[in-house]
Amino acid sequence: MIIYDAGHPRVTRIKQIKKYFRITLAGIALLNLNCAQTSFPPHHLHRATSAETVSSPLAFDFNHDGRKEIVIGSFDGNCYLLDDSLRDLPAWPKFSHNGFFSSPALWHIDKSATPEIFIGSDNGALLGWHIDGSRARGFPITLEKQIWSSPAIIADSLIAIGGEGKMFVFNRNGNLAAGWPQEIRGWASASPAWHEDLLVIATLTRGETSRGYLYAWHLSGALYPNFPLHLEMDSDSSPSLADLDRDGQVEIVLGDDAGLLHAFRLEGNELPNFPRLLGEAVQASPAIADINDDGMLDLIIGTTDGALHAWNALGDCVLGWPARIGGEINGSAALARIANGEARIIVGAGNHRLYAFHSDGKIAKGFPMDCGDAIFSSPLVDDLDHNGMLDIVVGANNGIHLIKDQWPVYQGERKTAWPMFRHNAQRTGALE
Ligand SMILES: [Ca+2]
Ligand SMILES: [Ca+2]
Ligand SMILES: [Ca+2]
Ligand SMILES: [Ca+2]
Repeated sequence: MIIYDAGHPRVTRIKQIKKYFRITLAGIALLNLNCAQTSFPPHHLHRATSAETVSSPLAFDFNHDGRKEIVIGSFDGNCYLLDDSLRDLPAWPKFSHNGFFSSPALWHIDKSATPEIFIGSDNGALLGWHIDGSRARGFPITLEKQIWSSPAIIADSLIAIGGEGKMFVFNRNGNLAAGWPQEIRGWASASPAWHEDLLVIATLTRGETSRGYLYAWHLSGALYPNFPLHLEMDSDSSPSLADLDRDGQVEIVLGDDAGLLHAFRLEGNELPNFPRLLGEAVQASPAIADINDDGMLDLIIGTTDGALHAWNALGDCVLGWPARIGGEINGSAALARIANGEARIIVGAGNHRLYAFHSDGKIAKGFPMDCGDAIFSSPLVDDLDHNGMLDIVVGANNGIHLIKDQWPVYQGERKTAWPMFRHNAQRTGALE
């Protein structure tokens, strides 16, 4: 639905203004417009950024002190590396003109014990740094136009990222991998997903809404038969991969601006009962896990008209969902399991609030939390300081938020974890 202006780097800001205009017309949330919150409770840390932070965080213990550091980009020009008090590490942040929409990924490119940090920049480069702030050899790589796609790391040996008219794959030295780049129709503001011999991405056509495509390639660069698929409208939704019907082959799950949630097989057809119509537009990326322990994977995804949905692999709505928030959802949900075995589903919204839900769609105690500005970043849930309590990190248009010690960490064997944008710090978008 959005008219992308190639000359304007701040589409998110425009979207936000448009959305607020609509909200104002509806006579809702006027208080939030005029009274942005500037102070937060003691467990809610805030690091202000001078422009929107729509990039999504990851966490890793880079300096081996038993506490995880946070990496996140911002439109204020900085890629931040912060400790769990939101203080900069030495030699950070790293600056790039126009800043970052892209979310960082971790990649081991040398024999050091810590991974390197890679991210795409709004001014059209793929950047990579060691933890000491020095540049990774062979990086940055100048690509074309804006890069809003986030890098996906392929088997610790290659890096994939989408651009305007091209899909790129590079090796550790920053050289193009054999068979790449491949041409794509339109622009990938979405991020790629990778699983085994499959690399996928969705595209949109700037200035139009009716030309979105879904690409699926082998790592050789050869397309899967029947791809690319023409979507009804643009897609900003980063595809996620999981074997929904347990036939040994992953499906490709994504949304589009027609408001559809798709689940494509690698043959290019959809699973039975898909696509599902969810709402106005689906620009978020799906999070996938079995949230209600019925043995079937569930697809969690928000819509621009303010609902968070949960659908199972059969295309049925999970009982209790969708949750109607009323604020635009563009970020991906984070899914966690807590000590009593319950799932928590965490998502931010354009109405300034961070939400957490139980698996039955009921709001969790203490939520929603007011972050004082719109949230389009996808939250990370992790125990940063290793004190046995899960912490939440998320970007917002007023900066970076860390909400400490929400729930005790789950110690059992059952899996429910999609703890960050694209599932993991390699941003593969795939459920292993
Ligand atoms: Ca550390
Ligand atoms: Ca399958
Ligand atoms: Ca389920
Ligand atoms: Ca903690």
